Amino acid sequence: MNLSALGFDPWFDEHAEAALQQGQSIARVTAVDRGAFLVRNEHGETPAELAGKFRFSAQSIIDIPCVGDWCCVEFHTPGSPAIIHGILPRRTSLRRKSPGRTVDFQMIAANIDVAFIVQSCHYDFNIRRLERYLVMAGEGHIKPFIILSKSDLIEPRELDEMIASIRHAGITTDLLALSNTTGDGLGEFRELLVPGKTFCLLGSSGVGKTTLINRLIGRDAFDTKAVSETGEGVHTTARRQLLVLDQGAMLIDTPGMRELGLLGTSEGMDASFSEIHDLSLGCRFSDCTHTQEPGCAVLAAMDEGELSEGRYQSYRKLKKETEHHDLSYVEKRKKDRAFGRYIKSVQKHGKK
Ligand SMILES: Nc1nc2c(ncn2[C@@H]2O[C@H](COP(=O)(O)OP(=O)(O)OP(=O)(O)O)[C@@H](O)[C@H]2O)c(=O)[nH]1
Ligand SMILES: [Mg+2]
Ligand SMILES: [Zn+2]
Repeated sequence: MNLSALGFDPWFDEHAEAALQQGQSIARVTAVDRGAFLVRNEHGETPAELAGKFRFSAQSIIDIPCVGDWCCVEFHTPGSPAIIHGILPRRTSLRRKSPGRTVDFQMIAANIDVAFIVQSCHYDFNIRRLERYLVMAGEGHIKPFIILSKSDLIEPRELDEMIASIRHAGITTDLLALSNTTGDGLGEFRELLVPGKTFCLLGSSGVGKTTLINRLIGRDAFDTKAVSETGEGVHTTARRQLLVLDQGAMLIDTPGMRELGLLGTSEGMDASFSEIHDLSLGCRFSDCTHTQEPGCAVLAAMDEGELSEGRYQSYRKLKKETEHHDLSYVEKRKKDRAFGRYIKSVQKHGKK
């Protein structure tokens, strides 16, 4: 195994040259548990911790390594943890606003090529939530792919209707239905996993993300748990972890999220509401809000039935929310609360 098998490529290499100091080498973060890390390079996986200097100079939770990050690491004698001195710029990142009213955010993972947005055909299916995940992926410059899981629990006709409703809502993202139970769709899913690329599984608790990984690796390596009568999951997976599959692709499992707060940039919205973005180029005013302006091409398209009212309403709603949680504002803030909590947890963890 070499670093390129772990996803390292010329883009990262270019940044590594400037970042690496004497005695350091590049490794990828494969797991994070409070202040403890696992990093992996061509020689294998090693526990690691942050260099004191790095930890104290970090200004925000965003500066702390997360799963998928490439780091400058100093390796010591086997047995003692490696030391992380810095992280390379992230090519893509997944982050969300933490639950609650304050504008805190959380890094979910970094340097993901494709995000599988998993919704169960049973109970969980929800177009508005799907749109939220799509905006989140778009915001982080990650290619989304929709997985409809547990297809064994509905009739083929119902599945067709579900897919039709996604398309009707204007969502053109690639999509695959599968069942971990019957194995339907698993062959196609495997083919999507290109060696050397990094994938992640996103979606509500209980939709079968971890079960899917266990099916891929052919054994029950990770815990899964039955969902309640209403189909709600019990939050089984607790930590984010990057696995290198035998066939060479990397896959990150994530815990199901209860609430999916969005952070604002126009990029996420433009990527997942691309037809509205395209229409807006025809608006008379370049700063048109598409609510009441004369010469608004978006409103006109809706009048003519080219854009559905429901799609427009979701756009407005998510737009409002992302503006409210403007990422540039968040990034400008020096110390956020998530970071304070992180520091506390590290101290509890008994790190020097
Ligand atoms: N009928 C059916 N049940 C499934 C399928 N896939 C998973 N399940 C069941 O759904 C339950 C939840 O699966 P998990 O894999 O733990 O779900 P998860 O998405 O990892 O949930 P969190 O870790 O809480 O985010 C388990 O009881 C699985 O056996 C499927 O394709 N069909
Ligand atoms: Mg899980
Ligand atoms: Zn307009």
